Formats: sequence, structure tokens, C-alpha cells
Amino acid sequence: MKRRPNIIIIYADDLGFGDIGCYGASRIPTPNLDLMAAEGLRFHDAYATAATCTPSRFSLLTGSYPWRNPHAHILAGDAPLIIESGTVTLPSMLKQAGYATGVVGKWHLGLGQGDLDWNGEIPSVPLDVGFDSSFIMAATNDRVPCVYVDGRGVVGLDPEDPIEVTYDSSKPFPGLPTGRDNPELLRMMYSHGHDMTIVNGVSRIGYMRGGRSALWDDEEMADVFVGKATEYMAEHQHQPFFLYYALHQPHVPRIPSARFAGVTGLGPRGDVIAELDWCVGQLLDAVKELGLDETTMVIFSSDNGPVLDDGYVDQAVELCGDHRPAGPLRGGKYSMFDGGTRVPTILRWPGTVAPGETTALVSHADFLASFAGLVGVPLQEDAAPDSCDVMDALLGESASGRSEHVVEGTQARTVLRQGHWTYIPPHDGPAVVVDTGTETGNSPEPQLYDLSLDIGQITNQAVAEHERSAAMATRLAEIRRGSSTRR
Ligand code: NG6
Ligand code: CA
Repeated sequence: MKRRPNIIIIYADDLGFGDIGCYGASRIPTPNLDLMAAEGLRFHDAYATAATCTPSRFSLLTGSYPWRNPHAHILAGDAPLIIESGTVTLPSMLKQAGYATGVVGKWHLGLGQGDLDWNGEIPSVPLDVGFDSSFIMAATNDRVPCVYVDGRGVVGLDPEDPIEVTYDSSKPFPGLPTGRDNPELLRMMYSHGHDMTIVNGVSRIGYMRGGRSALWDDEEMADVFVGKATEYMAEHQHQPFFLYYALHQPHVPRIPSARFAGVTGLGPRGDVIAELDWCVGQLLDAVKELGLDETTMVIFSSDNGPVLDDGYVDQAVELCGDHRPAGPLRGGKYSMFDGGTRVPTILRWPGTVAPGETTALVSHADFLASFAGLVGVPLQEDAAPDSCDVMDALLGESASGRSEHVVEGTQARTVLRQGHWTYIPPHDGPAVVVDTGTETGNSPEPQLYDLSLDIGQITNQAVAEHERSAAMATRLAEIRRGSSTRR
């Protein structure tokens, strides 16, 4: 008998492997995630496919490695949708099994087909790739347009005050204040980038004009999204549903609601993680109150690793102290080291999944094939090319997931993990990005690490284990040349 649990994926934005209590953090209170982990299965070796957002989310929804799609890199706020229509996606597959499918929160996979008019019906939205309900922000909370999009329309837009958006730095809207020219208008200064249009006293990436009645309030964003997420569950409680709840925390600009400002002593970054935990609690409370506890599988994870200074002066670096956002891992967001892609991952399904921990290797790209197996939808051969059915590992019934997988840092620079070994090919470029302080993993030499003995990737074994290193280089090249790795 196939099962059809409700499926909820809660996806944080830039939350690191060491950022929450159940993964070792002691200075940020995360009682709801800690309880979720105590009641569920906690993964040590679960990975996003990339160290940045768009490519990770592309994989989560399509089961494809991101480097197969040349558009799967950090997108501007007015970029076209990068999932081709007709692609089998997590929600379109679940729809075939009779699920209601909804997305709430950060999208960042593009909207429209280019040259987007935000003032009419927006073509190519989540509704066109498998979701039947959608309440999103287009890209990131640091990119314009700073508005919510419900279905195909901007929420609260006054037709008399249309929105215009551009990312062309040679065409800023004349006379409109920017962070660069009007720093006196800012309540949070930028540190790098983020010096364009000012919205709510915060300068963003990109330029926008108009749409004043539609602008979001950063402080309210957590409440708005969690409100929509719980509303969605209440509306669909009588049929199986899939909810992709994509949190905006702890991405920059880090602006918690007043209830969370100052609660951690780590500055806004710590505070928005505490707020994120509260959001998870609200959602899980709603699951319980609706009586859906045993019929709902909830997965919590993050799209990429952590970063402290990602472009605003918010004291994330200064107040971090002994908190280790990536835990024992090296690198973080943007990095080919494990800190970029190995992320906290918790699965809770009371009555079906026993509480515990697992070291099974799983990729977020695997959710598509795994859920397809669970609900009994056969996948066509060309669908979800890199998604492996690791449902047994996800349910804690097997200790082994995949034998190998590929992740990327930025610019589609890929890394191969096989068993407990990780191979990083030689790459040009800086070893450290100065602005963000991240170690990229770039090195003129090949790097090979034994994660079972050296989780912090300190000792390069590429010379000592020359044959293994060469074999992994060959295998990675073979995977990159091929069109599918799904077995
Ligand atoms: C970078 C931004 C960074 C963040 C990132 C996307 C600058 C200087 N930096 O380009 O702040 O927005 O893009 O983050 O503009 S992600 O989590 O959505 O991938
Ligand atoms: Ca992210």
C-alpha cells in the first residue's frame, strides 16, 4: 500500500550546520527545532546541492544537479523563470498523486519570461511549474522588487502607482534616493553591494520605483509568511498536501520583528535565527492542532551554508564570539568546502519515523525520486536526472543513502563526495572572498579529504592518496559529461 502523508519542507535561507541547538549551538535559543530533532530523525550528512540559493532550490524542486542548467546561478530579482515548463517537479509529481501543492516564502527561481511587467498578470510563476497555490517574494529580501506576489499578481498594488524595476546599473531611476548617494537615509548601512534603491531605510540590490502601497515591511515578513503557511494547511487539511515553506531567515538584511530584536546577544543574525525557530514552532503547533501529527512528514533544512558579513553592517562578525555557524565544518556559503552545502536537516513523522540520528548520505535533489517512490508515481526516464530514491534512509530504516554525490560552490565549480571522501578539483581564483570572509575552496592543487577522520577538511590527502584522487577526478568529469546519474 502506498502512503500519502502530507509533506512539508521548511527551507531556511543561509542557515549553517552549527547554527541551531540540536547541531551544537549554545548561544541561540532554538527550542522548537531542538524538540523537532528530539522527536524526529537528525541527519549528519544531508546536503543542499549548491552553496548558494538559486541552484540549490532548482535541485530541490527538479531533482537535477544545478550545473546542468546554465541559468541556475544567483538570479536578479527580475530574472525569468529558470524551470522550463513541462519539467517534472516535486510539486507536479505530487499533484499526479492527488496532492494539493503550495509554496510560501522565498522563491528566487525567476518569474516571467524576461522584460517582466509587474503590474499585470505575471506569466511563468510557481503556478506554472506544479504549485496550485503560491505566495512568495520574487527573489531575496535584499533584492527589489520588495513586494509579495500572490499567484500571478503583486499584493496591494495601486494601479495609479505602477512598479518599475531594473538591474541595469546604467539606468537607475533619476531623482530616486539610493544607498550610495543618500547614506543618511539608511537605518542599516551596507558593507558591500546593496547600495541601490532604498526601501524601508535599507538599500537593496537593484532599482525600483513606484508600487509604494505594495512594499513589504521587513519586520512583518516572518509573521506574514508563517500566517500564509498555516492558513494553507488549514485550508487543505482534508486532502494530502505538499507545502514548500521557504523562510527568508537568516539571509540579509537581517531584520527581526520587534519581539526578537536583541534576544540573543549575537546581533540581528542571532535574533533572526531565534525568530526562524519560532516560525518552525508555529508551523508544528498548527500541524498538531489540526490533528495531522501522524499523517504529516515535516522536513526542515537550509539552502546553503552560513555567512556572517553578506553585505550589511549588522555586527554579525563582531558579535559572533565563540558561536560557530558552520559547526565543525570548513567554509560556508559560496564555498566548495563542506560548510557551503552540508546543512542541518531534520525529518519528523511521528509514528512512522523513530527519533534518532543518521549518517546516511542524502542530497536535497533526492526528495523528488524518494517521494515519487513513496506515493507511487513512476518517473519518466528523463525526469529528475540526479534524484535517487533514498526513502529508506530518509525514514531511518536504512543507514546508507547514496554512495556518491556532487555539490557546487559558486560558478558551477563542482566537488565529488564518494563514501567519506571528498574531492575538490584545482581551480583558479581567490582562496578567500575578502568581502564575506569565506574560504572558497579554490586552490591550484587538487584537494582530497577524509571526512570520517577530518570533518574540518584540514589535511589534504591528494598526494598521499594519489590514486583515489585521480579516480575521483575522472569520475567527476564523467558525471559532468553525462546527462543523468539517477539509478
Ligand atoms: C550576492 C549578494 C548577497 C546575497 C547573495 C544571494 C552582493 C554583494 N551580495 O550577490 O548579499 O544576496 O547574492 O544569496 O550583492 S542567496 O542565498 O540567495 O544565494
Ligand atoms: Ca541562501
